[in-house]
Amino acid sequence: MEKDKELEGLILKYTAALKTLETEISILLQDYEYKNNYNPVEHIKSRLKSYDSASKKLISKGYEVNTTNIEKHVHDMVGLRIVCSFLSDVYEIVKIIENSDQITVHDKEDYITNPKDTGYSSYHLNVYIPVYLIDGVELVEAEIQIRTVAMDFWASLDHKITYKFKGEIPEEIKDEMHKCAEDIHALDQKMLTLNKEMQIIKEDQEII
Ligand code: 0O2
Repeated sequence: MEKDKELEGLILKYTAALKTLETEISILLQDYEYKNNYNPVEHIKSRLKSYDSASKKLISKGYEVNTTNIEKHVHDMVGLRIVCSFLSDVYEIVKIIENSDQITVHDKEDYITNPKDTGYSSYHLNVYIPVYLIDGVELVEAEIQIRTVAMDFWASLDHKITYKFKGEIPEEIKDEMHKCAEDIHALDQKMLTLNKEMQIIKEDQEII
């Protein structure tokens, strides 16, 4: 019974943190669009990790399943993914979040410059979000993943093809998935270059 109450309290905090994070990110991005006349975002997705999924993560890391360990060792109970258009947008969005007064970045992983062995590519920010409760403010951890649509395509399909697979994945399939990730990266670079070239053409047209 006491355990259920603890879990309920934890879920309440995570739900509040997710709402705060969604609101803050939305305000920052709207402000960015207003000031730059440009919207770098294709779409945003957010979720609370399920208790089952958190338990699996704890077990895989060798921890006992309880609320204390969820808070301590599962860093992505609150998760938000920003999917943007171009590679350069990823780094622009990272800057916007780092400059926010409400979101505190405490860790970051650039899996774009240093992709994971699988080929997974994305920029991860581990952040703290203030949640104002009756007894005061609590800082709740959240993970923000920032990636291009192309990276999102690869990651979403990889999630289905290999990521959650329990057994040993054949080397040929790992290699092929890795090659697909490299192709995706090359496409991202190409789209970025094409966009830059078109920007110059558009600016020249405006001058004339
Ligand atoms: P799900 O179902 O997407 O939530 P940590 O989360 O920090 O305790 P870790 O593994 O060090 O543990 O964190 P990492 O690697 O920085 O980020 C983990 C998340 O990144 C995963 O969450 C996935 O969302 C994503 N990810 C990492 N590697 C891969 C990959 O090879 N393929 C795909 N498709 N996604 C990946 P979860 O909780 O593992 O899964």
